[in-house]
Amino acid sequence: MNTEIIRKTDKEIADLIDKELIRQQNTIELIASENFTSEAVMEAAGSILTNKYAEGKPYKRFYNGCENVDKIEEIAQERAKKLFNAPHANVQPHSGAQANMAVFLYAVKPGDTVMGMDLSNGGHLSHGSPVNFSGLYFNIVSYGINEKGEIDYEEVRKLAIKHKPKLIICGASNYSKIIDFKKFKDIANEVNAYLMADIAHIAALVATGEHPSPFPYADFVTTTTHKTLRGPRGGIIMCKEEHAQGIDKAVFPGIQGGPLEHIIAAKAVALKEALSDDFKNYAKQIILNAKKLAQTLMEEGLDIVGNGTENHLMTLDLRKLNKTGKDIANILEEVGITANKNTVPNDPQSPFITSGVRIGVPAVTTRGFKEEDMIEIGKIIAEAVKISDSKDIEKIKQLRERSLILCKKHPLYA
Ligand code: DSN
Repeated sequence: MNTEIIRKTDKEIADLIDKELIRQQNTIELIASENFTSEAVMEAAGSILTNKYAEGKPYKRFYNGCENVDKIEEIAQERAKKLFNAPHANVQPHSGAQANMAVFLYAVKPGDTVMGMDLSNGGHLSHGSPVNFSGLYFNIVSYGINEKGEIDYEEVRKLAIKHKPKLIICGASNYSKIIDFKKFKDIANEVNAYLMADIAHIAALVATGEHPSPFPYADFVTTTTHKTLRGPRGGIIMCKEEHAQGIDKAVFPGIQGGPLEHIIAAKAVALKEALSDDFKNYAKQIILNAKKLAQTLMEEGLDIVGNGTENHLMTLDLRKLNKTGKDIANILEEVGITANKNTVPNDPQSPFITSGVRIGVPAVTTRGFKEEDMIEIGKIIAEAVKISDSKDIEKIKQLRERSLILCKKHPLYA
């Protein structure tokens, strides 16, 4: 949190970091993919390990002087394997998208057919969006969610039988139901496809048993480390032993050069935290908070896609109110809440406008928010939606005050 040393040489950046700290402290963070990492994780991420080049794998490097980073990376791998009960873990991917890219490089060839969830239905860019490498170089067949906000597994099966993909991707950036990994595996088996599960959003829930695990069903499991898992920004790939060598090669030299050993150390620190009983309680509280928030929003008369949530997030469906996700995300920012606009199933609006707002509770749960705070957040959101057209300055001020009271009740990095 300290910017004293930066300040001596770069006041401009030090000022902006300080301002960002105040913004984070005084805002209710409901962006479903964000979280607040521990100071221990940040210390590792900001450590002298950033100075070291270590291409290759632990104990098989292309550079000398790796005796310390070898041990750090090995510890990170072992902790990831233990946490997720995974046969093999590669902790080098710089991000979730790069973890996914490495799986593509290993499992499919350009032009091959790949199935993934459509971005506007809750999938991820790297699951086959036309503007991403995955959509540009592969023949993508997308599945979506139905009006109930659920994956229609029979529809996925029919698509798979018709298009015979080599790789099926499950996992999402905006899906509030439990993912049935076994059903996906049965479909993959039927068409002889690999199965990849991207658990970036639900990683903490999977690690603690709050969501079923993709193991032993998935061939490859990718995740980010900075969402529910609460580590540094980065990715991990886990896989069956038979794919271990190929996946490692796909990461390096396939798509990356030198691993970020300072970030790998921070991943190791976060993974140790995630193996603790405190973290199990954290994951349980995420579910309790999300359910309470969804219930409050619905009691306040707002629609939620799928009428609730089974994980850490939900999507406000604004179609009935003729309001847009863009406007509501903006008014929420004015009252001290950050969330992002998001499409809803069969959204009449473009992805730049949308009819939904995605709301997640991992970050506020880290701050110590409990169910009673969720009720207050739900009421603030409902009020903000009501005044979004009039933009009543006095009411905005009052709501901003109520958000600040919650932030002060649960101080961050204090
Ligand atoms: N951008 C992330 C999210 O918000 O879900 C996905 O990588």
